[in-house]
Amino acid sequence: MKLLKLVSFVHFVALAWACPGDDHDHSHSHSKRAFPSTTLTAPTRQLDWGDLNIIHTTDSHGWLLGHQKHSSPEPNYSGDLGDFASFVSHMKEIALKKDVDLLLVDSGDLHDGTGLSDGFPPGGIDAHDSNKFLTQLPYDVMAIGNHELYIYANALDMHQNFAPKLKGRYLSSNVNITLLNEHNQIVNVPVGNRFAKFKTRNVCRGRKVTSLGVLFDFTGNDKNTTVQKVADMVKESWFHEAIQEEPDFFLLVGHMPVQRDNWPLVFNAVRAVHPTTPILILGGHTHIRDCVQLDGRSISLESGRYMETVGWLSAKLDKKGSKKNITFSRRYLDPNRVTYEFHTGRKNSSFDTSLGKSITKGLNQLAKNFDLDFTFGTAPTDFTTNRVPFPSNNSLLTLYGSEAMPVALTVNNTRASIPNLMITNSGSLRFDVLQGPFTKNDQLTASPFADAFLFIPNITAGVANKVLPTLNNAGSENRKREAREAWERELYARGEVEMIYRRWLEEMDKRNGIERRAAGNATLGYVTHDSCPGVGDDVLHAPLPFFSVPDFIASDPPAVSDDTPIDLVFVDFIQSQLLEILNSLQTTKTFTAADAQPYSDVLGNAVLGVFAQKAWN
Ligand SMILES: *[C@@H]1O[C@H](CO)[C@@H](O)[C@H](O)[C@H]1NC(C)=O
Ligand SMILES: *[C@@H]1O[C@H](CO)[C@@H](O)[C@H](O)[C@H]1NC(C)=O
Ligand SMILES: *[C@@H]1O[C@H](CO)[C@@H](O)[C@H](O)[C@H]1NC(C)=O
Ligand SMILES: *[C@@H]1O[C@H](CO)[C@@H](O)[C@H](O)[C@H]1NC(C)=O
Ligand SMILES: *[C@@H]1O[C@H](CO)[C@@H](O)[C@H](O)[C@H]1NC(C)=O
Ligand SMILES: *[C@@H]1O[C@H](CO)[C@@H](O)[C@H](O)[C@H]1NC(C)=O
Ligand SMILES: *[C@@H]1O[C@H](CO)[C@@H](O)[C@H](O)[C@H]1NC(C)=O
Ligand SMILES: *[C@@H]1O[C@H](CO)[C@@H](O)[C@H](O)[C@H]1NC(C)=O
Ligand SMILES: CC(=O)N[C@H]1CO[C@H](CO)[C@@H](O)[C@@H]1O
Ligand SMILES: [Zn+2]
Ligand SMILES: [Zn+2]
Repeated sequence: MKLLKLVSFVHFVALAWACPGDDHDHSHSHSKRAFPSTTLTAPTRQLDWGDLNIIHTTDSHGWLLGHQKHSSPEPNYSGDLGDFASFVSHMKEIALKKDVDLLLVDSGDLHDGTGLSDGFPPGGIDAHDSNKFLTQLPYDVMAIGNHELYIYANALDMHQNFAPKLKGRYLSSNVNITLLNEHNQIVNVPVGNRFAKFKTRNVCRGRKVTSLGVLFDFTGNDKNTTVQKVADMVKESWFHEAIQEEPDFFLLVGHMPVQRDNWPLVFNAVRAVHPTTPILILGGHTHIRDCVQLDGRSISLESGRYMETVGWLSAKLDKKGSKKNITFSRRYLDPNRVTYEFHTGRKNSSFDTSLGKSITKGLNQLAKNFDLDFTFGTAPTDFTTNRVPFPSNNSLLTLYGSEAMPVALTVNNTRASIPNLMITNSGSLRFDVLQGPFTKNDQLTASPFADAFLFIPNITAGVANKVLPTLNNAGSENRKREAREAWERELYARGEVEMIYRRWLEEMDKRNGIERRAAGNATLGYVTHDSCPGVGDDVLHAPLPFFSVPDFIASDPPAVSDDTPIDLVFVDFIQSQLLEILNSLQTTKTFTAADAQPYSDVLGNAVLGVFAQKAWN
């Protein structure tokens, strides 16, 4: 057993620590589309290196080809996974030269987000193909996210195909899966491993690490997967055994935000046994850049989303048993080749490694296999959810409500001639639609939810027109706030984080957005104010403008008199709220789910494509 462990460990190290120069590729005949489309400004400050350094990714959600649109600030995030792999190789070389440790860590949510993960043909499994590229990087530890658990087949794929590639370092401390074993018995086992103990660098003179992979108290998981509450996990005997021995540092990885969640439960449990051992926490899930120190010998970092951020963490470790504060640093990098080249001291021509190039090539081939470049039409301009007021001509919600739904849902529809009002939730739009080709990939990123549209006929226009404002404005201000908080807690437990991400954007705009944009000396991007000392963002930006949007949106009211009967059309996701409101607005009839009939074969995730085909060609 011991020997086996050692063998696989050595194999892992060999992968992770390629010799300087080994992986460098000198050929210049490559065609990739990941080169920045705009001239990007380089960072100006070198990274602070410590004895222990960590490169952190989280919530990549399939964005492995980077952000390829030309609209600002997308080019800042244009680095693809191949570029990132080259970056990591060069950083590992630098670490070797400096004789310091450098770990690569991911905090989960590899599924759901782009065509590379979600654009698979019928019968496929989400992210099965795109995840193969992630396992080609020398990740030291990866943790499971909630998006690995919405669909049983995805969790099973992670257990059977993904976790083995990580050789004991795919961690799911509080997440199990139930399956039939080789003897046809039902077993309930961790999806990956509960914890890992390993040494950095090499067997003889590395630092000892104890690592966990913790998921927040998620309740939206599929049947036959189990998420144990964090509060219960820290009471388990395996947990106490795992943390008993003192390592050189604890590496607590997990899909849980670094503030306002349960990291303190895990932290306190470790601190109770080891009052001074360094604890590094690498969190995720709420898609923001964030950092906090739970005490002077610990730091917690969260590194954004969608490969828009690569996190950097370093620690100048001191002697065992020291009680002094540790000097930490953290940095949020904009993932693009210019950033990567700056921090590795490489030029464009000497940057790509053969591994990096083969990953980029493989991802482009996958995009081709999935036909992700299939173009529905060309978006004439940017349509964004929160950067412009609602309603307005550049609002994606205005486009969706006033134009896309009315066009897409009435194609081939025998009820097209009957006046209607169409209502959906604004959360059905997940990402902006940006100027340029609107492809299958863009459709999957902008509006991925396969919700059906239903209708109730013969609602008078006067009643129908009151439904939207009532949905958006239910109850008194106080009741509204309470109801909203309860609703948000429920959504949060089920994995919804958009409200937290958007609040973060709103805060950075409110702080001094107008002034910073007017100064004209910074490009648009994230402006982070976290709780750790010093400036976190690698490149200083001005924040994007932020405008809040209603929870529900609709098509324009039909130009008919109030007593005209019309079709009230709505997305099935909001049916229960809509029926409740409808029944509060009239007394003619108590409507139930039985009154709602299918309206169109076009699902929510196809609306923009059908519209683009008609309007943007
Ligand atoms: C869970 O998995 C077991 C073993 O495959 C199966 O027998 C059982 O029906 C599954 N349970 C549910 C609720 O699907
Ligand atoms: C997870 O699986 C382990 C190993 O089979 C088992 O001991 C443990 O009780 C399971 N935990 C949960 C919460 O299901
Ligand atoms: C040590 O760090 C803690 C937590 O960040 C801080 O509250 C405290 O003031 C620091 N102490 C010193 C001496 O810097
Ligand atoms: C980097 O090199 C590639 C390939 O040689 C080239 O296509 C690209 O234009 C170069 N980019 C810059 C910014 O020089
Ligand atoms: C918005 O679009 C409408 C219709 O295309 C146009 O008439 C109007 O001028 C636009 N408004 C602005 C502010 O651009
Ligand atoms: C509408 O019908 C035409 C002709 O049958 C068909 O080609 C097209 O795909 C249909 N469009 C939609 C959105 O269903
Ligand atoms: C439509 O609703 C009105 C009441 O609002 C009712 O009198 C009428 O019978 C309904 N018509 C149909 C076809 O259901
Ligand atoms: C832009 O200029 C202002 C005023 O001189 C300065 O405070 C700010 O730091 C500058 N921002 C950047 C990103 O250089
Ligand atoms: C810091 C940085 O790279 N900024 C770039 C972000 O992207 C815009 C274009 O959208 C460039 O102009 C900036 O230089
Ligand atoms: Zn996520
Ligand atoms: Zn998540």
